[in-house]
Amino acid sequence: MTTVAAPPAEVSEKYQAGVRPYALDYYIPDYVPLDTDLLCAFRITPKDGVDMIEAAAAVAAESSTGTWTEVWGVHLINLDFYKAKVYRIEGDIAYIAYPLDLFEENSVVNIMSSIVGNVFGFKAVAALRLEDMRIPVALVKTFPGPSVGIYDERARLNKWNRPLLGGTVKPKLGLSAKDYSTIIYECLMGGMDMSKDDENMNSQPFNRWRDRFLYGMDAVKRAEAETSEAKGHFFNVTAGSTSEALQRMEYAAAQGSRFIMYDFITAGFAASADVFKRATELGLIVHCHRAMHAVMSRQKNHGIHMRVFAKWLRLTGGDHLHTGTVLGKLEGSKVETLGIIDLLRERVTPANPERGLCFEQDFAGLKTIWPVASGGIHVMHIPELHRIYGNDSIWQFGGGTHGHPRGSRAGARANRVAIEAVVSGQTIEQAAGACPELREAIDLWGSVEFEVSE
Ligand code: RUB
Repeated sequence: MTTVAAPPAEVSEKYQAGVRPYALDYYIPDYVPLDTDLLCAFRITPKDGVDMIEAAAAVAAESSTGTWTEVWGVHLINLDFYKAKVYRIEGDIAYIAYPLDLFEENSVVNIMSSIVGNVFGFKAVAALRLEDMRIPVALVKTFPGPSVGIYDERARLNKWNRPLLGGTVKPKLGLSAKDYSTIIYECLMGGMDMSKDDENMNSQPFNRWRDRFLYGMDAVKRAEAETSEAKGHFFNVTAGSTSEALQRMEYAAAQGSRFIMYDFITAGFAASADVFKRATELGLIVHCHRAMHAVMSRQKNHGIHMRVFAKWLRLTGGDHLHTGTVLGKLEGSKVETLGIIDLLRERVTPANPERGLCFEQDFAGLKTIWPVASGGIHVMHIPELHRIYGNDSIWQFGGGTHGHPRGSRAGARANRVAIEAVVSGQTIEQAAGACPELREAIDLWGSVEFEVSE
């Protein structure tokens, strides 16, 4: 047997032990980012007494090659190439460029572990928020993206020139599978295109997934036969393990479902990648609920902006994404929501500071994702929803369907008539003249708003 001698591990004379400011190596204001760099915009709130440049350099160092002290091994790597570089600071925003080689292909998990890994717990920063990320085309091309997207779903459903109408079954928990399927049937018959499970409907004792999928598909098929329209239900396959989610998905496909749903943030990006891959093989459209996003996205000075999750999802897959409503019960400003919608629907999004888009983003031919407005919306929101979202969007009315005084079918009809009216240039009031269900919905919810003073 031959043995290979290990190289001598003697410390070079160039090596200076100790601690030195991060900024000496990681703040490079004259650096010109390469097209292949991954770029980040971080909002940084340094702790009292910490200099902004040093805090930004610390973020760059710890999210790439650095640590708190000098290590002799840096002389074995090409540090100037591999290190992240703070190339601009504007107010409390630091712009950092990361070389492409720091990232594994086709892995949002690796991007997250690198960029939003340790640094958010740094003592030097009081708060840190990842506002935006430019993923270079070279890295985008390693991801699969959505498998169906907006155009192909319209073609499959043969539904054109209007937003799609959906809604969560309510009450979201507690119904037996059979009763639940009756509600699915009622709202599909009333005019909904698709109904859906809520984020926390998985497989509880009162409503096991297999029963729900079986009865639910029966309801979908009956509604399709009776209305001669494509219909669907988003069966939530989210489970405690990825293998279990995959098994549920196989069953949904075997029952003939067009759709499944997945809570991609609580399940995680690795699980989501597996689910999206199998969904592609099975021809299923995936509705992505963003449950838990607000834990990370809501604070203005700490966390990860929702637009970054939207970009990460467009890389990984998924065909629909909840983006907020602006008008309903959940937080989200109009300009920021418009920015997120752009990121889902456009081939290339230019930088747009008003909408919070710090960088141009080229999605390199990845398919589009349907933006989904959901959460506390009702018929009177429809004109403004149309102004915000246009036609290529899905609007989901849960309470705004099932809370109708004459039940879910009437609630669905009110929403469908209102959508078709607004798309064709009529007002809601005009349409209500010929639709008593819509009149009742206006009378019930017309004054309900969710404006809460700050
Ligand atoms: C819908 C609902 C959904 C939210 C999630 O119920 O609560 O889970 O859409 O929020 P309803 P988001 O229609 O009765 O309000 O879409 O912002 O992720």
